[in-house]
Amino acid sequence: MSREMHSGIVSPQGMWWVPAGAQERRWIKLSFAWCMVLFAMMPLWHLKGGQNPSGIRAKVDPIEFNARAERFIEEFKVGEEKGFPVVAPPPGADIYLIARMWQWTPVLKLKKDTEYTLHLSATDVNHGFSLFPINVNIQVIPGYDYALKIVPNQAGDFRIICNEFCGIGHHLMIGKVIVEE
Ligand SMILES: [Cu+2]
Repeated sequence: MSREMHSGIVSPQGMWWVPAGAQERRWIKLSFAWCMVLFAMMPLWHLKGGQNPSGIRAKVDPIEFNARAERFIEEFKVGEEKGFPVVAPPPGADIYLIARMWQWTPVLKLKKDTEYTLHLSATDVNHGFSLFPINVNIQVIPGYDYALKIVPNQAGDFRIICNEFCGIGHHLMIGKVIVEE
């Protein structure tokens, strides 16, 4: 084959196959060591990091979950806001939040520094629970009751934004949590 005819199977002319220089080798070693540090961080962070929700998962029939949540709403309802029930459960209660196209219901009115068990589920499609402006993100899946022990540590009005695209009204799917001192 003549030298003018270059293709992928003809080795290019150059120096790329010569052994790496001392500096390049140093960087490769450094990068590899850092890769190993980050790799080790994954299990370490899982075990030591404070970010893992201690969720209790259970299968639930969406209709059954909805009925349970409706009973909860009826029992502890204290008012209404823009057509949504406002619910003030007692400390330690099991509290329910339904995600459905395209709303979060009810509005939860909680007390600061009080523990609740928050049950999250969807009754139609996947939704994403995102507590704004705090960075708490949880997948909300129909058929699964995801329960979390929560202790609100900040008073204020918080929004729940859906972060899983769930249809044409997805951007309107905003819920509310009120935490009182
Ligand atoms: Cu959505």
